[in-house]
Amino acid sequence: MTNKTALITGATSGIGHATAQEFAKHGIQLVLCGRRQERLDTIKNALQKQTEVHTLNFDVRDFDAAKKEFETLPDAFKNIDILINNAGNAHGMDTIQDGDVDDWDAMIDINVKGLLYVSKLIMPRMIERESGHIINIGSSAGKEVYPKGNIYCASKHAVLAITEGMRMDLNPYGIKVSAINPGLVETEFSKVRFKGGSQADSVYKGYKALQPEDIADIIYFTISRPAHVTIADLLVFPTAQASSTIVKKDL
Ligand code: NDP
Ligand code: 8X3
Repeated sequence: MTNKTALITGATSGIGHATAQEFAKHGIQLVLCGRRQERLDTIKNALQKQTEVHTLNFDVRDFDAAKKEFETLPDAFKNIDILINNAGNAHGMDTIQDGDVDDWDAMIDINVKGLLYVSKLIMPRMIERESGHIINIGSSAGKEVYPKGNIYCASKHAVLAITEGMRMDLNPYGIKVSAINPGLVETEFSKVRFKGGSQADSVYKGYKALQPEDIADIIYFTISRPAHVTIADLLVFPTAQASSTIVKKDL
């Protein structure tokens, strides 16, 4: 793994940050992406003791901005072996009839179109080199819909469909494509979903939620399988969770 380069979107927080830390431990060279430059700088400073790190600041919704940022990549970072399409969030949790159009736009533009835009920029070199691994971070919400989850669930169902399409279309080039689908992970996810509101505090109370490091560990396992092995689609829950709506809480 020491001569591999990974690009991680959403590396400033939660699952993306933990994955950057895990990859750095294994000497994987990193391209870390996000919008919060201060966090990118802090994370780069911490991880460059273990590996080479380059940061890119762009909003995944903006294809032209992403393209321009990619053009600035130094030669040593241009060949991405591993793409972790992780940037994303839920925005709001409302019935479909009460949903906010801006929230819908955010979820579809970031979780679906953003993943496509970044992939579009990375795939050509993977195809040229006939090698690479794309990991899309889906969700248990991509496997089942829950009340008031409507558009977030739709966006993650789309991630799963895109993952399957990618695996088929990239198959001739030997490129691995995986979906990792977590249940409840304790990150800034709920703060973003509930826009900093107090509802976020209760989401991870009364049980042990998955931690971002648990997902990072699974992502590293996924990328470190032998060349002939692809983890196609993995669903992981905290033990207290049986489905999107069944969580055993001791409150
Ligand atoms: P966090 O809120 O902790 O992290 C989200 C990351 O996405 C941040 O680094 C953020 O960076 C980045 N991001 C958000 N919007 C944009 C944007 N428009 N452009 C670029 N980057 C963006 O949440 P998680 O770590 O939990 O979420 C990571 C992924 O995991 C998401 O796809 C989420 O849907 C998925 N997931 C999360 C679960 C959970 O329970 N937490 C469960 C299942 C899946 P910045 O703000 O700096 O741009
Ligand atoms: C995040 C998990 O249950 O909030 O994808 O949708 S959930």
